[in-house]
Amino acid sequence: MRTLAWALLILAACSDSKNAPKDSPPPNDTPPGDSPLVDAASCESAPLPACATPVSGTRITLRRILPDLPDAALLATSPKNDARLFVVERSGVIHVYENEIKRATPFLDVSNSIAAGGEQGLLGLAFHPSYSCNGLFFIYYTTNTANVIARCSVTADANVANPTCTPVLSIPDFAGNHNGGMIEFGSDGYLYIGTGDGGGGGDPNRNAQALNNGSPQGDTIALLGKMLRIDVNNKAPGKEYAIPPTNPYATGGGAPEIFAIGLRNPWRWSFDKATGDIWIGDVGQRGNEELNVVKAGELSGKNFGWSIYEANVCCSAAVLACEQPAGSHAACVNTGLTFPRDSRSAASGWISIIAGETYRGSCYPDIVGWHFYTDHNTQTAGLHKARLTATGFETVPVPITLPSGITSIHADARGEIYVTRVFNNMGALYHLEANP
Ligand SMILES: [Ca+2]
Ligand SMILES: [Ca+2]
Ligand SMILES: [Ca+2]
Repeated sequence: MRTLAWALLILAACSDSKNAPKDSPPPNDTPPGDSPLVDAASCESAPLPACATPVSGTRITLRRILPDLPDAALLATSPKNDARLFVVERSGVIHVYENEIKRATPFLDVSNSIAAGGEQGLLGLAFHPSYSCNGLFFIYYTTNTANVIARCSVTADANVANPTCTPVLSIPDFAGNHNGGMIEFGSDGYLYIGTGDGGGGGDPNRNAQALNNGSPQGDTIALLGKMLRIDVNNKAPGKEYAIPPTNPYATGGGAPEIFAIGLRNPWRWSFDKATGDIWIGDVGQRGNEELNVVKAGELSGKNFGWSIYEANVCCSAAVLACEQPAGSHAACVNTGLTFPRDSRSAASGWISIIAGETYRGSCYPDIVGWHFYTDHNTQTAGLHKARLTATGFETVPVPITLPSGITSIHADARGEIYVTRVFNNMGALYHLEANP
């Protein structure tokens, strides 16, 4: 029924647009809150069929999907129950792949609205859980002064989005590095947003531990260095979103968007689609990279430690180049902090961790439940797989020679894992496969 309503809306929008002035807003970009979104429960699309030809075995290979992309490929993802793959390019373009064939026309091109290059660009993409009904999706991009989460919508053509997106949350930033960029919907229907500490070195504005703007320093920005959580299905007065009432500072004590604190640059992370556990790679500054795993439902209010600690090491100017002006910073006590499940040293070749995805697909049954992760310094760090066990945490190196410059390991709607990469300022896409 809802699907039919959406189809009619698309048809109506299509006929309206013929007579609409060219600069009128997209007719089917209905903002959340003005008219409530279709709730997720009434909007179930048909599940995709299980893999027709499952393959046994645990020998991992990466199969390259051509053609390469003109700029760094940063993420591959899909709407729920949608067989297509959407690949994010740093320059601001999203490409659609159908049956591994790239469509000639981009899905979205916001390259004129963003700052791209290095750590900046179009960094994240998350489809609304009810995308099949409401056609809404969210992007995370950088400008030269902010990190922006924006709401976008599809047109009557399912493979083309409206070119203009509406900023939902704009977080001021002061440096080109440490921009976070990953966004995902949780099983609670809220949008989770990972932000970096803003940049520079040693978190100079003391953002990651801050709960309020302007404290402890005048230039402190509270929404940086955090996991945020917002409700995009409703609007608070003057906002494009509402605050989930169960956020830890929803009623005071800190910025209400904050969900967890103490992150430096959570570039890539994901929810385990079977358990709801969250796996967060936090890129370390000088000595150590972090893989943090938090069980489902336990993320609220967590403090991951930066810039008091880098992984399990107390920050100090001498050892880790963490700037710690006297009196501006908490002492290195570990009470109340969440430490990583895995940390890897720069001395062993880890520079910028790429947390990944826990395999929950049906094509390779022997790797189900393993989380695959690596480092942007891919060839030195290598590929690894990990899982929580009854007694703790298990991590195992995966014998494969990886291509250099991996930027993400993420799943499509079937749970199949795709790997993106940058090389010579071009992008590449791979499918992770397991063989006998
Ligand atoms: Ca920044
Ligand atoms: Ca940490
Ligand atoms: Ca590092």
